[in-house]
Formats: sequence, C-alpha cells, structure tokens
Amino acid sequence: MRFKEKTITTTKIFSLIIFALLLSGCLVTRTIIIEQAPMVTPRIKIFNASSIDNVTGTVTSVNISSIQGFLDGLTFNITEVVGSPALDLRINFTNVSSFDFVGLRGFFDAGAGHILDILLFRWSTMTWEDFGDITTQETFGVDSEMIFNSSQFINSSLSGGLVMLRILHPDGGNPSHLYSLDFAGLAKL
Ligand SMILES: [Ca+2]
Repeated sequence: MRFKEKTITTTKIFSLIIFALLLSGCLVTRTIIIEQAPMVTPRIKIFNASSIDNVTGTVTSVNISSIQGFLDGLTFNITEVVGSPALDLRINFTNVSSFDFVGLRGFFDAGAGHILDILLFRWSTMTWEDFGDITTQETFGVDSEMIFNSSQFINSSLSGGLVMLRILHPDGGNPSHLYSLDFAGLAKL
C-alpha cells in the first residue's frame, strides 16, 4: 500500500515537471522546414558545327565530329598553301535561332605576322563581316567573339537557321603553318 502511494506521488511530480517545461517553452515541438534548392537549368545553349569545308588549304584530317567536342583530343588540322589566300575554312551551323558568342579553341602554329580572320556571313548585305583575329599561338587557346543582334547573321529560311562562319588567312601562306582546330561553336546565353 505504501509502495502504491509512493508510485502515484512520483508520477504526479513527473507530470508537474513536464507541464512546467511545456509552459516555459523548453519542450515545444519545432517544425523545421528545409527549403529544397531550386533545380538549376543550364543557361547556356551551345550550337555545334554541322559541316566544315576547306575552300583553300591542305587538310590532313577531315571529320566534323573533331570540332564538335571540346578538349576531346580530336582536332581538325589544316595547313596553309602558297599564295593568297593561304587558308579559307568554312564552318556552318544549322537550326540556330539566336546566339551571342562565337567560340573557337585552336592552335595556330605559324610565323609572326600571320593572321587568321574570324568572319560571319551577314545575310542582309551578303557580305562577310570581320569580328577578330587569331594570331600565332604557342599552344591551344580559346578565341571568342561577342555578337550583338545575331539575327542578321542567321538565315532562317535555310536549314532551320543557317549561320556561316569563315576562318580566313587573306595573305600569302606557308605550307609549314598549321591551324589545328579542336572546337568551333556558337553560344546563346
Ligand atoms: Ca575536338
């Protein structure tokens, strides 16, 4: 009997302690909301080249896939010829709706003063527009040109949106000079 009374007393004391703790907020159940990070959607769209054609120059390897992969160990190699122009390379892109950059990764192993022009065909005037130069390099490097209002360089009536890129060595060449192209692409931010 005395044991039962002691048990009841202990239970009451324990209940009072729990009640007091609840009042003080120590045992308030907390709901923790963990916000899930939003899915990150790639913001940059890359257009790979769809065709490549050497109008002038000696090509030692012809494979469009060589310039579709960045840093993949595959390159498109072309050497200059004697005479002017020394090198004329055309790279086409299809199904292009809009773009902001032209990007090239290559290695121009040539002499001082030898320059490759980076041009885009402007459909509204039917002329080639020069956007930059590639000079002799010591190793592979990236050349990128920002293009404002790309619509004038896209022919939406051809191939779903045709863009023609040209790499031109306008002056006299040297057959020992090599342009090794790893990647050519258009980028839409
Ligand atoms: Ca490559």
